[in-house]
Amino acid sequence: MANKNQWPTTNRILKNWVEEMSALCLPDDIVWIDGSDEQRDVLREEACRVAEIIPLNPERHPGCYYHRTDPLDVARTEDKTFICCQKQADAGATNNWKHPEEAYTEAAGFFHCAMRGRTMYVVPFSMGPVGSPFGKIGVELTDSIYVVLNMLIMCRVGKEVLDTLGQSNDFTRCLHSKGTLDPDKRRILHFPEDNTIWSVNSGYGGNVLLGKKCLALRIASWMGRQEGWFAEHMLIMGVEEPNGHIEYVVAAFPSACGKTNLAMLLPPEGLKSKGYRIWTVGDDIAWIRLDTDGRLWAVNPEVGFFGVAPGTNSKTNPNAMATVRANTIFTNVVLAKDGTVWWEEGDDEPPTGALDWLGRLWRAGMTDDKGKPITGAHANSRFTAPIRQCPSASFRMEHHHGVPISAIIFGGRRNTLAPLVYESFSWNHGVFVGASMASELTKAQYGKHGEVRRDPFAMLPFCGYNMADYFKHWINMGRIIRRQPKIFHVNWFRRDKDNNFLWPGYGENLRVLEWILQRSRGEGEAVETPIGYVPAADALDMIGLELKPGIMEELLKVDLDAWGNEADEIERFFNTLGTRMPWELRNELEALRRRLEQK
Ligand code: OXD
Ligand code: MN
Repeated sequence: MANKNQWPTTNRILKNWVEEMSALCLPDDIVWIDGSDEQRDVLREEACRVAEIIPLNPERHPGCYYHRTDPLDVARTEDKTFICCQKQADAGATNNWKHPEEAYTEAAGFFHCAMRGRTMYVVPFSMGPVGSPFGKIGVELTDSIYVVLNMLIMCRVGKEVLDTLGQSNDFTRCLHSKGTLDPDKRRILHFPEDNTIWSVNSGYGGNVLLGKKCLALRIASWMGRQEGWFAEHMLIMGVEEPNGHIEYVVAAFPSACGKTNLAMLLPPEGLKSKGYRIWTVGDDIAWIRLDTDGRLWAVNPEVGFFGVAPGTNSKTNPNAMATVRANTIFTNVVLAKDGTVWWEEGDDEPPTGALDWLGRLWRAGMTDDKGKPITGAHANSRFTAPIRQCPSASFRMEHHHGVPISAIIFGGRRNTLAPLVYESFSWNHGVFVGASMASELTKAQYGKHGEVRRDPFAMLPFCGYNMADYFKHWINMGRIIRRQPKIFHVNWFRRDKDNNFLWPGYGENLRVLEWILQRSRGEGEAVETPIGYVPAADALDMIGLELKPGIMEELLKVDLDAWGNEADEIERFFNTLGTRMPWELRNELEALRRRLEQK
């Protein structure tokens, strides 16, 4: 084990914690990650040597590697994810809870000797620009080189972070071990009162890249409530207008609603000629603070994308395809004989003689013994790629103050009901819109067609404390934000009677963003409805896009009966969230009902 005196920090608190955790996990060696290219290259070589990763075709995919997870370790395990605080009520109705003592004791049993024969890597990382007032420092101890290589893409890592930390105690203690990968003994534990995360018996990104969902959302949302800011499951994008001015928006959508695609959208032909351009700041997480100018400002705490591969192609997301060309780690996709990768609904024809995500010989069209198609890539297969490689990457990524926010957008996948876009009447009404967000599940994706799942602020799996308190935090913040951004709701997924999508989506969504920004400036024509303001006829710029007559009316329709039922559903959902539900949201629900009755 490396001599403690040679460790690259004099921070006694950090050193003692690393010692303590190594005494628990008993690694053969401890390696500190310095963030240098030289060390990364050595780690890559080592990971290739032990077959943790496979190098890809250097001409087609320079600097890219392939990785397979364990077949039973392919997604976040929400049922094994816990908020461990003293009082169960502080975790609330939507989180699994364990008492910290019980959680530590059980997990210590799993960590005990778990790193014997392995190396413990010490990964100092910063979420947010290093040294920024938005930034938070974490240190992840892990026995997985795959985790280290992913962390080097996803966050700012290394010496600079340790220097910024200095002698401070203010860092999130993140402990991870692959352990045995036993799913029954898998635990993703958050101790917000101790600023600590323990993750054991998993190697899947969402469970083990502890800076991401665990720190930047669950722990950070808890911190945000205490410190007066927001940690949100939101993309951040800039819309450069024809006059060269850039306005920034944040947007929250449940998974599988195209957040990554929207964040790096390419303007459609008609609008491109007007001079629009999109700048991507982030595709998954936004940390939002109130500044002295009375506005909300946002940073993306990450510097990488951990995106879903299937469905990503040059039509749905050309910028993502350009981003993953080099220096990317692909996980659980198809590996072709020539060292290239492939996934369903990607760009090219399926390869022959390829290996699927399980490492079996695979060809397109194979079916299982029940006649079900066998996909080559896992549905949740991923790419990990640096944001700076994205052609639309914002030049303000490293700005310590982030970007000022002009609008907040919520969205869901609703076959009917929600119009293409509507604007809330006020901050509290906007919070109500976020709190009642929902997505209809399509048969192909999740099971029961038409079933609606509530996912408030797209934070259901990520809010690190009581959801009712989270709503109250949003309401309380509204009182002190002098220049509140307007709050909108969009639905790209409305369908006609024959189940066809009414709106083409993708780049065309910029037409909706244009209206949103106009409204945020106090411009743009709108019609008042009981649920909010919708665009007036002809308010959206449709240059270069022909919709059949009547489609726009259908897209913007507000069906009063259906919204009456929706109000009942929302009430039922609110009732599940316990006694701390803010009265302000109950009032908003009643106000919605009154407006519906008056029509
Ligand atoms: C993600 C998710 O991986 O939201 O970003 O699950
Ligand atoms: Mn996400």
